[in-house]
Amino acid sequence: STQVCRIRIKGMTCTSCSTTVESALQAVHGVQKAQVALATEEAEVQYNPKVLSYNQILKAIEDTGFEAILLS
Ligand code: 9UX
Repeated sequence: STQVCRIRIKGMTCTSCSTTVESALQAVHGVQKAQVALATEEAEVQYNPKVLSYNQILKAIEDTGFEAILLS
């Protein structure tokens, strides 16, 4: 199964920042697809809700040093 969430990410200032976050998300077990857009400060993440919840996705972002706010 697949669930999609959108997340606002605060504090990214360069493409290296957004790549760091995107790579971190893609490495999380249960994440099927993750795209981070620097310009809009948003991430769109597809994940398996049987494996993890959006709270763990927010935590994975915050572990990289950026603030994460669930949008949808
Ligand atoms: Mo470059 Mo982004 O140091 O914080 S990775 S600005």
